Amino acid sequence: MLSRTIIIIIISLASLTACFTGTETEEGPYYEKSVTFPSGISLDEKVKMAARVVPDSQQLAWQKLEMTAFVHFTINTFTGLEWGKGDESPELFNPAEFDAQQWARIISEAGMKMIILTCKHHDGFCLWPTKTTDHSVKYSPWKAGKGDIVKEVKEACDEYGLKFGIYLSPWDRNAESYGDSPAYNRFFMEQLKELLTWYGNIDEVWFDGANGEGPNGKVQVYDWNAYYRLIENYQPGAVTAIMGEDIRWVGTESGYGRETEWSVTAFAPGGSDRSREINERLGLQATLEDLGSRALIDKANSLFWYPAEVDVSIRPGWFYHKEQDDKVKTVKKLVDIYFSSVGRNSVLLLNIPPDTRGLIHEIDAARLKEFKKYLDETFDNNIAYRAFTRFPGARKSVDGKNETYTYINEFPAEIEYKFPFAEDFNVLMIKEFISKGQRIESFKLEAFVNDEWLELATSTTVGYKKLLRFPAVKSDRIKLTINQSRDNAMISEIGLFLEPDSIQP
Ligand code: FUL
Repeated sequence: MLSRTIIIIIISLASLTACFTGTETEEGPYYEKSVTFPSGISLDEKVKMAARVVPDSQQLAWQKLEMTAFVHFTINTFTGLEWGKGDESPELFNPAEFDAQQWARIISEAGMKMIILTCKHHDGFCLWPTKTTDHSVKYSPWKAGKGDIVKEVKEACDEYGLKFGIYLSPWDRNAESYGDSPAYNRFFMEQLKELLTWYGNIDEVWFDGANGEGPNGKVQVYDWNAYYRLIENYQPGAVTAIMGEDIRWVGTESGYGRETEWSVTAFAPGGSDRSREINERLGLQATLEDLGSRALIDKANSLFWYPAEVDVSIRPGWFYHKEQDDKVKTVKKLVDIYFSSVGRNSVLLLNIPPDTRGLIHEIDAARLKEFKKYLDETFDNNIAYRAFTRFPGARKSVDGKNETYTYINEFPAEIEYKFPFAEDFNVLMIKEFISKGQRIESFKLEAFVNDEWLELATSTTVGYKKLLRFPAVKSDRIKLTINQSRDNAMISEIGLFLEPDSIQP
């Protein structure tokens, strides 16, 4: 009798592990940052390779920041313009109450992990006492020309445990050499070198692709590869963004990323000739809806780990304008943006522009505080952590540890979780273990309500984090179905939360 029971246990365990082999890990190879396909392989083989393109360590660390802050501050803050013309007098720059500590405190208390500062915007005015031009803080009345905004912001970031990034606009409307390509490239690289070597660790370098010269304007050919080499040389730990090689512009400034967001794209990163050729051949640009589908993989020769960053301003403008004080985004809007950026496999880069005093305005500060309160109230209580599940390995997706994962090697796969008692929830979080790639192509969530399975949410990609909202239900049983995946799937965490009604869309 005993041996019969043991056999039954063994058989039933074997049938369960066929689907949920939670302790399994897989054999490589993995392709860090990019892969080029050998010729003549099938689409299925390409898709399997796509599943194994992985981030490098800097990209992975960057993804985990989730929320970062942009700070647009320069002479435009004093002229009211969004794009300065480049002929503004440095005399205009005088933020009498400038307080980098106030910025860093408000930003870190809001849960953001980095500040990216506009060290030089399109008007060419430099927030640090550069040796390359007189168009800088050194020739302003602020601190009698002895101040350095970059230094103070970097020091405040260090004090508050924030990472620090630099925005340096390649397009420069003040530099005389702009348009004389070799001369301007030397000038730009000198500026970049100062920023990379004067202030300690730099975590992100943001190269804006904007250029308003128009058809009859100056033509400048940027030496992107030389810029990247300089960064690699002086700040090997930094990621480069937008016209950079590590982080992709999501393609809009609205705050809303794609529902289907692949970090593995056919869209080639950066401004190198090779990337330009690839993107021209495939007709790709950052704004397109599809950068990583199977159809695109079919046409591509190479793929890249090139994850999305969602940049958006808390106000209508990127710079502070007094007349926009009543247009600071509401908490409801900020939350919606959070779901559509962090919750769509992207990093949020939220711009908070200081005012003419050199302070984050009280309205913006209060809004950020409320936003953080919402995030804490909603996401501090993960109902899924109370779940128990019969499937080996499935417990690893509700253990609060991102480094452990539920391994799934047959699709569709249905994972059921039960709770000690029925609970109310209206938000699903699901995360993939992206150290081994992004794979899930479609999934759905159901809850057992009134004796039947009720579909709550369905979506496509997951990636680092996917958040979905649905009308609240009360249930003690859910079922997550992974319908399709490019290779074995690894779910590092799932979460169920209840967000307040008042904030629901
Ligand atoms: C754009 C710029 O033209 C805007 O002024 C702003 O800096 C935004 C983040 O990027 O390309």
